[in-house]
Amino acid sequence: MTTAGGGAARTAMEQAATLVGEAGAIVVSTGAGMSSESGVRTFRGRDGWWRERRAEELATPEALRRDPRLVWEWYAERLLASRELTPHPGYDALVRLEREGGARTTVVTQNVDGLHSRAGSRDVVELHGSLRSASCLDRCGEAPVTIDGELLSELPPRCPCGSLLRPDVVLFGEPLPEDSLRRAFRLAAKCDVMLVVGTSMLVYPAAALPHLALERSVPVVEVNTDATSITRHPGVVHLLGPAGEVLPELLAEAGI
Ligand code: BJW
Ligand code: ZN
Repeated sequence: MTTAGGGAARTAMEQAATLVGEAGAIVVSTGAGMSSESGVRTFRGRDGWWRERRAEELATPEALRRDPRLVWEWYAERLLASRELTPHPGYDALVRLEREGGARTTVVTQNVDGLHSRAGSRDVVELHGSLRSASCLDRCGEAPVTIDGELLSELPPRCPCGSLLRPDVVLFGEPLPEDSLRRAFRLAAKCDVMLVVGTSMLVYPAAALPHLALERSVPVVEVNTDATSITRHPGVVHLLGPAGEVLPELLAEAGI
């Protein structure tokens, strides 16, 4: 993004802080990188899951039917690890933004770990579902069940009807929850700043959200330890660095 006004060039942090401080409606779109400093592994990063596994072996409905034990072992490992996790200061900064900033703020996350809500964010849209519950793979009509230690004691867990249970997350090729997706697109079409944190911008339809903003000339502030396909877009202010450090700094710079 080009620097406006006279005088010394403003840093990306200063530009981003002005945008966040003056916004009326902010969408914060987060991905796995948001959670990495809390100890959650990303998918595509250096230590990401897809370095040792192929996505099709784990994150597809076909994989779940072919090898339910393998897929459930993966989710059980992630769920048990995530119970011990605590949200890092970047989460607290987003809670502060929602509560004390001047803008209506909604977090739209691809993450299934529930950390935004655990940190205290109230308006959270979970685009890829959540690891909290599981449902019948054959949709027999039984209510979703909580995923807890007891459910995970024998893998793969089964529905009372005898079919397999599946975690209530969105696997590749599956539609996203309709209400969440509609709300996310509506918010993206109305916000006046979008913060994009810790996503590789590779998985759709979530990756379309920043483009919706940019097409309307709405500025996007990207927080990422790496570059993505949008980093060099003229409407993007890129803050290079870990979310747990950059977000608190951004809020402090914006005086929130
Ligand atoms: C930091 C950091 C730090 C690290 N601080 N940053 C071509 C075009 C358009 C779409 C498609 C297409 N071909 C196929 C599709 C569809 C497909 C798709 O997008 N595929 C692409 C891979 C090409 N999408 C789907 O299938 C979706 N469904 C769909 O489209 O349905 C259509 C439909 C309609 C009607 C009927 C039927 C179907 C569903 C997508 C589901 C994704 N599921 C997963 C797993 C399930 C949830 C789970 O187990 O957790 O979701 S895959 C995985 O990727 C997970 C994530 O939510 C998702 C996104 O990953 P994310 O969050 O971006 O993480 P990473 O690891 O990729 O990136 C981390 C980033 O953080 C990096 O940039 C780092 O640099 C950075 N970082 N540390 C800041 N500390
Ligand atoms: Zn069932």
